[in-house]
Amino acid sequence: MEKKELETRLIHGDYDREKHYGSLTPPMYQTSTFTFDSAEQGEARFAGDESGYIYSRLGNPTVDMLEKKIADLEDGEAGLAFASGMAAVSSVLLALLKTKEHVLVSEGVYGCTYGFLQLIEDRYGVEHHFISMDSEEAIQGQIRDNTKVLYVETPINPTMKLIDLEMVIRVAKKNGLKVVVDNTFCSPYLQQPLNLGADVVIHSATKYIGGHGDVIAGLAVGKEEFIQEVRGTTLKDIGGVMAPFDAWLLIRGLKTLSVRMDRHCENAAKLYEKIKTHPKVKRVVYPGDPDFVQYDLANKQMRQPGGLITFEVEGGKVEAQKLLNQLNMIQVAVSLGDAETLIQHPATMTHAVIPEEKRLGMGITDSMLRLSVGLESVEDIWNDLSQALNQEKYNVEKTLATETK
Ligand code: LCS
Repeated sequence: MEKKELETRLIHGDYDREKHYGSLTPPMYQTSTFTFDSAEQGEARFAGDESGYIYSRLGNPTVDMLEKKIADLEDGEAGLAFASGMAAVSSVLLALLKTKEHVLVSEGVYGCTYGFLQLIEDRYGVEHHFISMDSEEAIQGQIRDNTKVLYVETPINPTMKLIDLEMVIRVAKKNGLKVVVDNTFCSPYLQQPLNLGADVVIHSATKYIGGHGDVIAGLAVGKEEFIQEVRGTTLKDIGGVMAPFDAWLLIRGLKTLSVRMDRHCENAAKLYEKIKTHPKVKRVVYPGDPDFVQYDLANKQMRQPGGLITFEVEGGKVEAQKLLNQLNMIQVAVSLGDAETLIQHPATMTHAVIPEEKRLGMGITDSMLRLSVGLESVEDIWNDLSQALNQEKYNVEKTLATETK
């Protein structure tokens, strides 16, 4: 059968209503375990001689529906669901890397990914290096005999630097390395790394895939064999599995992904221009800005420039924090991809675990703010942001109250 367009597959997928009493929306199998008809059937299921559910840590029909859906949306063979984006990151990396092996990581990844890589190096001797992945030579020069994986975020959280996926995949193939791409900032609607030859795609589904700020979840997609290996090892035995209700929420969230992403992108495209020309703003980083150094790459690699804008205010940490304290509608919160516009200060929030010198080396400055543009009226978002930027004197009382908490 001809494959339908992504917008249609987000809604329909291969959900078979006839198997579920015609229920328009998929049912939620909120159960921890599954009963066997007989002792022999239990034995056969555990032995793998008979397919069927056993226990929800090993598999659950609602979670399965989501796994199939994300695999389809990323054009991959199989999908896997996790309790969080970090459970996906950690389970995938642990399945790919052993002690004394080495992973090259794009410089400036999400703070907890950074923390996890440090942890497995310190405790288990899995080595890593953060490198700029700007050119084939830059990557090739860092590959060692024990290098097994290239791990990439693009755009990178929060600097919005892009990595040329085609180029990274070319280097990886030449050297027999696996490529893992964290596709959280794009969702499958804006970027599909497996179609370019990546081996594994990871999502913090907490973000655009869920889209409503009500679930913490992770997903991974890759080749059937690898996904089943993760399912049977680092997912099953470490146990970071997704709950059926969370899978149900994500199936529901995915139905509107394309509509939401279009609106996030449309709002961001209007907002960055206004932010860019404001006198209190030093710098704006937004992949849709023709002045953005990687504008051509963004056009080539991403369907649209996304819903995140990073900008730096005049001054430093104090000025950045004061600006946050002046906002009314825009919510000061980490996370991204929600209906609500969210803003956060990476240096003291999402990337606070990274030592200052390294953080600055990654381009995450004290005056940097990351705006996750929501679905509200863009005029209202700008009204709130501009009134905060326009304050002659910031609200000292509110700032002091926060500082003394
Ligand atoms: N990968 C990326 C690119 C992320 O941005 C995050 C979380 C994760 C993985 C981990 O996902 P989680 O376990 O939270 O579902 N990013 C966050 C952020 O930028 N603000 O708060 C969390």
